[in-house]
Amino acid sequence: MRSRFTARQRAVVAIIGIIALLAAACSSDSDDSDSSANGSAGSDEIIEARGFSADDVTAALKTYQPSGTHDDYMMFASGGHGGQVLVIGMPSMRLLRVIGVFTPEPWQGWGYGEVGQKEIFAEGSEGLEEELTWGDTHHPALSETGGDYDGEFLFINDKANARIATIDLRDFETKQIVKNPIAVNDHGGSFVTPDSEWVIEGGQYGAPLGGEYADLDSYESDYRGMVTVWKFDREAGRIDPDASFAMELPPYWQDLCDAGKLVSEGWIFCNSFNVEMATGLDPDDPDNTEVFEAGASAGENDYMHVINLEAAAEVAANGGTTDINGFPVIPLDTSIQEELLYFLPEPKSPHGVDVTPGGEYMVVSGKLDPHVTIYSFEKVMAAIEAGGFDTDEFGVPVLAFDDVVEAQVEVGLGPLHTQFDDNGYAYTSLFLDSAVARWSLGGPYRDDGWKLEGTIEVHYNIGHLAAAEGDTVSPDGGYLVALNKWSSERFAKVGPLLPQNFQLIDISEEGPDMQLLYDMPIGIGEPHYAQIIKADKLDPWEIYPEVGFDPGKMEVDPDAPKVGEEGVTRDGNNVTIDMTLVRSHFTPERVEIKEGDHVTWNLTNIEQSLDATHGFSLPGYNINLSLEPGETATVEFDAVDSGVFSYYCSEFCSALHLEMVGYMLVEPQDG
Ligand code: K7E
Ligand code: CUA
Repeated sequence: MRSRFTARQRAVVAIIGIIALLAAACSSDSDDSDSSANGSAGSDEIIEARGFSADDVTAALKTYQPSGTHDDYMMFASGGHGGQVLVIGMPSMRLLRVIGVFTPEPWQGWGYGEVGQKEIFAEGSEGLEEELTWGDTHHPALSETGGDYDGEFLFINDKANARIATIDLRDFETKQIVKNPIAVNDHGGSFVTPDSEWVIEGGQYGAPLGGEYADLDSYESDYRGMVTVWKFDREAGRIDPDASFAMELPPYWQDLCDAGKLVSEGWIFCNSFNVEMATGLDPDDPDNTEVFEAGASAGENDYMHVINLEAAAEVAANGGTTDINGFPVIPLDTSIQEELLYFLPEPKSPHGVDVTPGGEYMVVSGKLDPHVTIYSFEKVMAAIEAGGFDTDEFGVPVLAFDDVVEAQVEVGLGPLHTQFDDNGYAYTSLFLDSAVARWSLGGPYRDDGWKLEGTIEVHYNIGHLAAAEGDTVSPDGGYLVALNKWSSERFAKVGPLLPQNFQLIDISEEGPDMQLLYDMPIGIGEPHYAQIIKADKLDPWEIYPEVGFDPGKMEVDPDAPKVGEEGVTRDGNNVTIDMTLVRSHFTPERVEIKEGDHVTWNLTNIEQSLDATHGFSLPGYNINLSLEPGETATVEFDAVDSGVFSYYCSEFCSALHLEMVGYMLVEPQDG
């Protein structure tokens, strides 16, 4: 119900009324006003004319970002199977950037011919016959220092193809895509350890490791799960695959992971489902009548994987691995012997696992259980110390639920993911209820802990949620975003494929109440997780630091074309073009080559002015670049088609932008 005004809302409306009166008084010497349409004088008329409630007015005041001012927060949201990352200012919820990652993106010239980018896409398809040109991004992870976002890098996984991308936040561009050499797909990535030493990539659907064939009848013996920990080299700004390793796990479907922090630093936690090891409906077997959705949730429990990462890294460094597809993997037996892996029973079909800001607790939600279950890291350590465990059928120790559980809180139907604020509250998304539950943490967080505080409806079918710095060691509170899968009737009709819906929620007040502030439709993918960083932690470049800068190498390319050295040179049928770009011309403007030539085309945007980007669009050859101020790039192609090709600048850069054009003449071989 939106009609009940709180005291605070009444105050806000009163203040607006006073402002309106003052404004009207100040402008009273001007002629009679049309101010309801365009002046501040008529705010109360606007409120009335547009039928706003008091909640609408406070929501508008809390989210409006005056023209030319900047948002306090930046949200990095996965673009789902759009394969990209969305960058959104908060609280205005303005979309600021779509970062091309796994999917080519022409506006950024991402993946349309640039040689360095081709190498990134090729590395991301290593070992595959077909080059991948999309991904299913799920979990972005901002790099951390001491458990806090440091604003330097962003990682994101591709669930579909088991890949991790590294994005450098100096220029918001993708620098690397690593393909997991042992897994088909993933899900528990990307999650970073508190100093971003490791980037975690947990598996999803079990399969023979390394891409071998095995019949589903031999699921238990030949199929396996995995977690891969990628070593991040911050100096190089890249994941170092040679210093990375994986762990073989039972063929349960590992799901979300999270890294321990503070008291639990050095450990990682991954939940799982399908401990039943269901293999799907078998049309040839009349006894097997279970579809996955029944078979994978038949049992009462699944297992959270508790992994001693520090010890595992030592085992890997000391050669305790086998080689699968050239990648070091700690065998399951080794993990058991070396005491690297333990299981905790989880309520059936869990989804999220989230570690509290201080690292004391791991929060798990069971999709089919109305509770969140909170495990105590201290109790887990004590239980491990005490020993005497049961094991699962693969020999992995299973700790007793009662020994490790701290609390269970009934929050509602379909709980999935949990985030934290600065008031000692946790927030859990409720998929089936289409709501967010706020509940209080106990232990060191709140005296009134482990109880439900309140819920707020969201629209609809919420998956993840993200709070401001909500998975760091020091959450900010204030804002929460619900990432809803369905928008149903909330927006104007756009055909049967509807946008998803991000909803901004004010969580600044303690107690049961939260306020819905803003709906942001997302029409370019199915986003999953997001992270929200204080905007002043980001310090991206405004232009590339020097003319001739290669974003692929993140340094100046000494061979980048320079003013006065432009031209077309030929060596046999190899043609090299050195070109500079500046408002509003290409140098050279004529490129005359022959059919069959191999062309290497180097380009430098010599601009050093903010926003002076030029495009380079070459028709017929599927080449399209965006060259930001100072940037250099190279494209290579064979001139297989003869004819006349007018290359032009695709960014409207100046009054004479249309004149920023040149001709590539490709003379026919026997012409
Ligand atoms: Cu719940 Cu991939 Cu994190 Cu989607 S996952 S919602
Ligand atoms: Cu350069 Cu348009």
